[in-house]
Amino acid sequence: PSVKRVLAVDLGASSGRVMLACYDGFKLELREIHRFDNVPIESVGGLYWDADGLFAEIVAGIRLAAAEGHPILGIGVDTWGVDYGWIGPGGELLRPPHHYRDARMARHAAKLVRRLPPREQFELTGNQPNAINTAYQLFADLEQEPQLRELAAHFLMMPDLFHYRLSGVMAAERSILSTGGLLAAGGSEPSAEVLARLGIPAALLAPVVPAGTVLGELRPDLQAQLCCGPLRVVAGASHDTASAVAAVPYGCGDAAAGGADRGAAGLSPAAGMTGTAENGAIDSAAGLSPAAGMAGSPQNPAPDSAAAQTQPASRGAAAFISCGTWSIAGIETPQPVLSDAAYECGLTNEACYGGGSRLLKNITGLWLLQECRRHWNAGGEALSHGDLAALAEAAGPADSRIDPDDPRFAAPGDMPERVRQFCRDTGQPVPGDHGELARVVLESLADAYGRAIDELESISGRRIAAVHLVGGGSRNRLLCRLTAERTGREVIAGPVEASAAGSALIQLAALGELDFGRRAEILGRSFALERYRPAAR
Ligand code: ADP
Ligand code: LRH
Repeated sequence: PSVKRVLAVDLGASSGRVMLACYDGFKLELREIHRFDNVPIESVGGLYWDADGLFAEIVAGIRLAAAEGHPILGIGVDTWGVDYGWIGPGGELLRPPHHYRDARMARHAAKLVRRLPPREQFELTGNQPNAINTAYQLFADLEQEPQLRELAAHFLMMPDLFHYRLSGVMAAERSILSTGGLLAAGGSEPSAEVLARLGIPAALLAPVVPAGTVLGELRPDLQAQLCCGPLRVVAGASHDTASAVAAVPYGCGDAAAGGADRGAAGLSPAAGMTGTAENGAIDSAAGLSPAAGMAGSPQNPAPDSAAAQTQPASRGAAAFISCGTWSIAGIETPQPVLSDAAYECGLTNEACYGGGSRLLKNITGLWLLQECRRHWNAGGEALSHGDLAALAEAAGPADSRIDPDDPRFAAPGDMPERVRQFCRDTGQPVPGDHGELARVVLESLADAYGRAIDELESISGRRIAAVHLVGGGSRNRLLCRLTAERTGREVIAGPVEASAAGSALIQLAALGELDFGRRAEILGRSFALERYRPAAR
């Protein structure tokens, strides 16, 4: 069968990549064509994203892929949530987009809360009130730069901005719009009430389109410049988390298609995970077992005991943790959950590909280690992510814990000292070397995942038997192991490049080349997943 190729551009807050996805009708192969750091711009005016630089990297990736000489059918971009660029009447970006860690929100918080009390914000949109929300950032921008009301024709969420630059078509893709407190809960249109209360003109929004919309062809000038043919620009689930969840074998589509609880029938992680897992490197002595999960796979016959241990998973739902700069722990639900308990636990609701909703908690994630690494490397070291994980492993269990979501950790800065100060302030032993410090962070994250999964279970009323941990953090085996331990659930780790995989599946489906309903079997054949079991409880 002929191979269909699409480009999945995944821009995380820490790095971006252009992945070439090849689908032969049986399995999906992802190959990294181009990877680059996503380095924010710090200036007197605040913290910004280098949107032009990122676009240049996307273009460089298309050029490299096109140079391989095979036809490419489509391209789609997904990015981190909540941020956007202001667009002038001629389609130009008026200034670099603000970074959600920019400090300006504090200046506007009091007025904002008067206009739109947090509980109402949650009821109207399903989104947890959070300073980084798009709605709040727009409010702050319009307060401090009132000239934007005259100068700006639109604002475009980050992936919409890149899709516009690629295709010339302006649209507001629903999944990315649903992350920032603008979209009516569970709906497809902005909440008129939120816009009115915050004084955001509705005309600033581009038309909303569902995830999986073919926007058009790559602009002719780019086609000519890159010699790449008329590939189509597809707005997939352009929020990276939505895209990642589309690559969880039993993700949103199931909830959307099915009703309240497909857990018993459809969300068993054990089924469908047949196939290609290569788990030779897994150390079973360390608590891991070779993807037994893959129980039933002819290549991976699971021992009876392992098969027995997977039984509980088949009687419960699977949650996900999308683990990168942020750790997003969640579960699919057919509709947004707007209960008091959900609000009080800090849960939020976001839109999935194909309908349905994700009930989730945004936990400060590997950002903490990224900033430690940045600080240490600025001091002359050359630590990789893998080095840090190995040091944390060697350090052994930590006695101290931090609260990853403490506001002191939100802004860029000297993270190692902030972690130590937290321990001093709370009367705990202060970690010494890099390994001890990284271990405190990882154990604290795993504790936070444990709390979040318990909350999701009690609030959704669905027993969570297993956790799919996807994204770059799934490469950290210590974190996966600790997560299995602290959640008390089986952890199925991977795909690492879940957002790109989800983007590729959705693009191929939108282009009529793949049946999304078959994604579980396609994913099972395509990615090696690792299974971590908690010690018996
Ligand atoms: P984002 O999309 O938010 O930029 P990613 O999903 O790319 O984040 O994940 C990046 C994180 O993955 C890094 O901060 C690091 O903690 C972790 N990571 C990446 N590679 C490794 C590795 N080899 N070992 C351990 N952790 C890793
Ligand atoms: C993760 C993410 C997450 C949050 C954050 C701002 O990359 O998309 O879902 O919204 O970025």
